[in-house]
Amino acid sequence: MKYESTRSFIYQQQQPPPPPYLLSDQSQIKTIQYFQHSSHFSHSTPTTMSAEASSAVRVIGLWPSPFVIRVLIALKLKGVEYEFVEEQVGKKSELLLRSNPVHKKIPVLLHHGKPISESLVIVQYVDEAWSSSAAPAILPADPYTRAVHRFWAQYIDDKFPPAIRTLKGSDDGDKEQAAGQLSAALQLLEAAFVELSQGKSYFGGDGVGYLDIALVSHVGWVRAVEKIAGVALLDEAKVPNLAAWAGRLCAHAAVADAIPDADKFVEFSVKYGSFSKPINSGAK
Ligand SMILES: N[C@@H](CCC(=O)N[C@@H](CS)C(=O)NCC(=O)O)C(=O)O
Repeated sequence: MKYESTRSFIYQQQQPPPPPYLLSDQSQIKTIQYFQHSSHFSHSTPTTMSAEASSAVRVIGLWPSPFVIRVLIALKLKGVEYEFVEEQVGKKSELLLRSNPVHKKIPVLLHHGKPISESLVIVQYVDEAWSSSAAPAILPADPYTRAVHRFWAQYIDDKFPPAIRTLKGSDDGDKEQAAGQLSAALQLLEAAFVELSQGKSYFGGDGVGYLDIALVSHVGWVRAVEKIAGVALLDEAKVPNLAAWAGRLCAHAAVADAIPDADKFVEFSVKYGSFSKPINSGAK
């Protein structure tokens, strides 16, 4: 296909490919191959692969998108190799428009060329499509618990993105109010964590589950807007269990590569024009 032949580039050097967030926007490298059973920081990265393997699973995305981050975590948890097809900021590719003609948004997962959109749908799809993988299920087995996890994931997507957009200045809106809404949501999630984790490490218990993925995907931006807007949100004093959970999960092997430091998100925000003054600065 013309698009793939001109824009795809399979990383075949001895050096491990960088994580997606280290790619420069001007980079000629538009797609990166990730490998099963090897971290992309690992030097065990194979240097050859079949053409079939190179196109079986592709993710269209951009590293700072929390919705994209979810998909990368789910694939990593399942040990699925994939190709990252990097979109350009502010310019939607023909592949994206063709693959998600309804919403025209990232992420899109292409599985043997068939597109799946909406991050939470994709995470569920990955869980089902690779259910025979040695990795544990992402969604809880019990239908009631599964419904509860889906409820909170929906809640997170209703509350977090609009408040984060306001706090980083990409949307107009009252920053104090947005910080208050995000704090209130985090308080509710703190209580939900205590109930659902039952003293274990994650919402999913001993292993990283659906709700863990849904929430941790926003942590990079939450930490970034804490810096940008000068507010404390994921704060040990306010939400001790969630703060500890976030630290634990961001260090997890399936998550660490997908979520860079808050400063990277701040840099992205500055570069693409949504940087705003701290809400306490007194400036308008
Ligand atoms: N509900 C969608 C949200 C996806 C979304 O908002 N993606 C953003 C990037 S973070 C996007 O593609 N925005 C482009 C646009 O709105 O046109 C999901 O969960 O996948």
